[in-house]
Amino acid sequence: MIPTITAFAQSPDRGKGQARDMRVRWALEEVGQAYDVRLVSFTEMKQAAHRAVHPFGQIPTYEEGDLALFESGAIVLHIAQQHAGLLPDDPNARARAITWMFAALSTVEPPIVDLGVALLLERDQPWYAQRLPIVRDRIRVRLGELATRLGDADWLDGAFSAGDLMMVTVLRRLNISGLLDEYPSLAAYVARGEARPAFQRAFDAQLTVFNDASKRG
Ligand SMILES: N[C@@H](CCC(=O)N[C@@H](CS)C(=O)NCC(=O)O)C(=O)O
Repeated sequence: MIPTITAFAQSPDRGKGQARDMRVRWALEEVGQAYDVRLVSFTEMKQAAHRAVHPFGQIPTYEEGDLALFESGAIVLHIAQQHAGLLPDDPNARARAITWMFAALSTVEPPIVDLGVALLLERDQPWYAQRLPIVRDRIRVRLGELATRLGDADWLDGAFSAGDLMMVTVLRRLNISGLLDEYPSLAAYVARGEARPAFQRAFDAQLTVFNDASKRG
């Protein structure tokens, strides 16, 4: 059965592949699973039909037969558990790869989301100028720690895994901030992820959605 995921009908990132459907698309491409996409507008996302699948009225979702999932981490983990290729067979290595998925989502992504919120929604606040460097420094702490752990390895724990997929998509959200350039080994790590053919296919698919929507106006 071909799963159906949801994505923005008109992504605010203008086709840069930073919305969270990108992680799901990439995971599906890595394991060679075909998928359908249902595009939703901001209005549709908040309506009852979509909220029945996603209680918080967001994307991405994942539907496959009787199963309906939300949360990009849970979706990617489900895909990785159903198919070979994104998690090692060895139980300990598998647990470590899943740990990196959680680290990406619950330790590295939060300060990156804070920066996005500050840039997008807090510019008019009187405390914006004081807050911005604090948020950027919090990200630097995490990037420094991550760079130390990565060292000169290609991936976080042996072969490429769902942990790397998640971490790369989280770090990509920093693209416009310039912060990644301060950590060349992490910039190279992201570039290695982006060079994977499965990433490219996923990126092209979401870009096509954006370009088509732009043509329609
Ligand atoms: N923790 C959720 C976050 C989902 C999320 O923030 N989705 C964004 C797009 S990347 C969204 O739907 N934003 C529109 C909104 O919240 O109204 C996940 O990882 O799936």
